[in-house]
Amino acid sequence: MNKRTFLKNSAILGLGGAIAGTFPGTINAAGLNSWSGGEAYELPELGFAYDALEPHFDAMTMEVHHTKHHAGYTRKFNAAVKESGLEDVGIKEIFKNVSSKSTGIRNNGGGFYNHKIFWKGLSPQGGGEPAGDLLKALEKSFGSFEKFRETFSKAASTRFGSGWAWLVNTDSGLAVSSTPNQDNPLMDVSDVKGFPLLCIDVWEHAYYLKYQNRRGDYISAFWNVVNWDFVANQFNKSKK
Ligand code: MN3
Repeated sequence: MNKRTFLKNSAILGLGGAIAGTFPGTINAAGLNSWSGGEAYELPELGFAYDALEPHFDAMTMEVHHTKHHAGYTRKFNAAVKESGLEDVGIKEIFKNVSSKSTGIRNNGGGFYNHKIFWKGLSPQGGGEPAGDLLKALEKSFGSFEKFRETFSKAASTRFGSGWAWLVNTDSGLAVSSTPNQDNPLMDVSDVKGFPLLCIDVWEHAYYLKYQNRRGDYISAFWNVVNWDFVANQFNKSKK
């Protein structure tokens, strides 16, 4: 995606939001910002070009990951939602009872949602360290930011097979966890339940083109592109 296409898409997204905001109740045909039931789930824009995270995340991986993997989960989730008659149930409500839903709902719903959080947690201007309340909360739960980073990296590197590592706000403070496949902390099947603040995809499709079997190098690179502004926003949302 070149810069012009990105700007054009951004303008369209902005307009869609404005229209939806001006006429509440109007069905948003594009399914933008559709988190409640009744509307199609839409593949979100990344918000930056595929090559914007170079050299940490390569353009080819980003493009395939977004346009093939995430698009596939999104398409299949929409189909599964229709098949299960869950059009009027919000995604978080679906996750809360996912153990009673089909495998298609669990895997593709997780795939749709997890990648959405993953992309938002990345930024070409990312990296560095968090500040303010988020930093204080990390220090309270892990001792220090450095200790948190170690804990999160370890959860990501030791997840056997495909899955995710998470920073989660739980009833007892911030915690790090990992989930297999496309499970996430909003699901009733998750060992650690809570509000997801940050995640890393450790499926091989997320890193194999550039890093091959070196998952640890991919995890190290991840810290250079973490969007701490997004994580701080998620933290604020989780407290409401
Ligand atoms: Mn993935």
